[in-house]
Amino acid sequence: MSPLFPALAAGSPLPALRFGDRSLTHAELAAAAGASAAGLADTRRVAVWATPTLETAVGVVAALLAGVPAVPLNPKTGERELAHILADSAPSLVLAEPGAELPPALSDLPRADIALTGPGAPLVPEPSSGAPGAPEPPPEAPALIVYTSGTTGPPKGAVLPRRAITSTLDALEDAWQWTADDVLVHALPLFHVHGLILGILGPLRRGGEVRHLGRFSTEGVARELESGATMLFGVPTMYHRIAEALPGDPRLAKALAGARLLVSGSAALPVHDHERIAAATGRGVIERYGMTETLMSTSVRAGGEPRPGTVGPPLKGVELRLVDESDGIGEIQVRGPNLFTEYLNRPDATASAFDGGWFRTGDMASRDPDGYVRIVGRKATDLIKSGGYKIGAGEIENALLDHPAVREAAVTGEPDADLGERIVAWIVPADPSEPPAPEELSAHVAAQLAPHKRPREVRFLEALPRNDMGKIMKRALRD
Ligand code: MCA
Ligand code: AMP
Repeated sequence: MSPLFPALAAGSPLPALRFGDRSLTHAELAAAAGASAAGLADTRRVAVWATPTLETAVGVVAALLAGVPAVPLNPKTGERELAHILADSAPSLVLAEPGAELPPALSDLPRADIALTGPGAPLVPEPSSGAPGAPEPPPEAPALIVYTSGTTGPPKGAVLPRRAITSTLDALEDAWQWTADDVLVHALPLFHVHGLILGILGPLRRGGEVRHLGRFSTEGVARELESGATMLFGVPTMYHRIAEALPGDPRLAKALAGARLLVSGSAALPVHDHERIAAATGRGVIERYGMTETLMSTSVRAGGEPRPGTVGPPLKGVELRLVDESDGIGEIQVRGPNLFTEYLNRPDATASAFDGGWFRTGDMASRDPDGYVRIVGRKATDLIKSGGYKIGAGEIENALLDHPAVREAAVTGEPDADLGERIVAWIVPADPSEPPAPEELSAHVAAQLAPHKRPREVRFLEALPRNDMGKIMKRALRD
């Protein structure tokens, strides 16, 4: 197989990564990641403490060079979820930036600091396997294990082989005319597909540059786009915040107008935000559609028509069909080299995710006459997309039920202009005369699962509406 990162092997002196005022060229990245990779020899699986830093990018590249499957961890993951991910993925080592304080759940694991320089780094380099130029692992070798929420139960680890990563990034090269001259700016988290695979590995595979903002701000976006960045990746919440800022920020409008490509994904970008951005900048935002298990499936092409409400045609090499169509709407099923291999330790879940060789996405869509896919909803109402994060109602309900002041709990998503959907918790308190404070329940979920899974609103009830079978009727709650 050809190398995942040709520019690293070539030792290019051009910029590769920039986080704030710290940066590495492709050659420097090759040296740093090569040194760390050498220290990973004989490691079965490695966890990466995925802070939004240069070290995380180096650590993930090191694991990929060494052929060691990496599990990126959200550094804000709470106790319950972290314990699950560690027990399930059983890493033998955790890579972290020097000085990062790790939670007690990780204290039993050996830790290796990710060093930005080669020799002398804490991971003692040996000029052996793992350095650029070492044999490339086979295409089916697992590269990353990314945890993703389902409707019930804890998150599942999607095993992503190397060929899924190379094929999706090369399909995007084709669709977006993505080259080594592109400079990407983004502020996405580095423990999901969007920020890590598209946002970091994408530019590295093209031999181009990525500038990460650390945290999202419209000011940071404007600054980078007016100083050489050509592409912006973001979730709809970020584009919504851009749309809100544009009327009072001519500098931002000018910077966006000068970009080569503005790309949104992870959730639907509302037509109103598309329109406001187009009106203020003269530029359309293009949408692409993907999923942790499928990586990218469709995209509007560079130079194609950015039609609000659509996510473009299938990418090169990806087959897409709509199943059980009625009135032109069916479930999206996908087949191709972009697919994951399996859910780790979950043969049952893996088997039921496929229909023959086709992956059932659970997304409902129609197709425009020219093949553009139009996503209209989801099969499962118990999956919530908030800020571009996928969150299962069931995992939050289980965490809430663990709280002593909660007798019954149900979780729903409600439309939210900023987040797309906001998490609402419906609670029957253990003691109706003394219900817990809403902030306490939110903080409990943030501490057990992750802050982005916390309810933004808590509503108290005397009883949950149930049908004859005892099942909670969420529709009645929402209505
Ligand atoms: C708030 N915080 C708390 C609590 N409340 N911490 C502990 N306990 C609490 N009770 C902290 C948060 O951790 C955070 O910390 C800060 O307060 C603000 O949190 P929050 O309000 O949740 O942030 P936000 O402003 O709502 O974030 C919006 C966002 C974010 C930046 C757009 O939602 C985001 O990054 N979304 C990206 C999701 C994504 O990448 N999805 C890709 C998966 P601090 O201040 O330190 O930050 S989908 C995918 O990969 C597929 C393949 C695809 O198609 O792309
Ligand atoms: P995740 O499993 O977190 O990777 O999220 C994948 C899901 O995000 C998909 O199944 C879709 O529901 C949603 N999604 C991703 N991109 C888009 C998009 N451009 N428009 C609408 N939904 C999207």
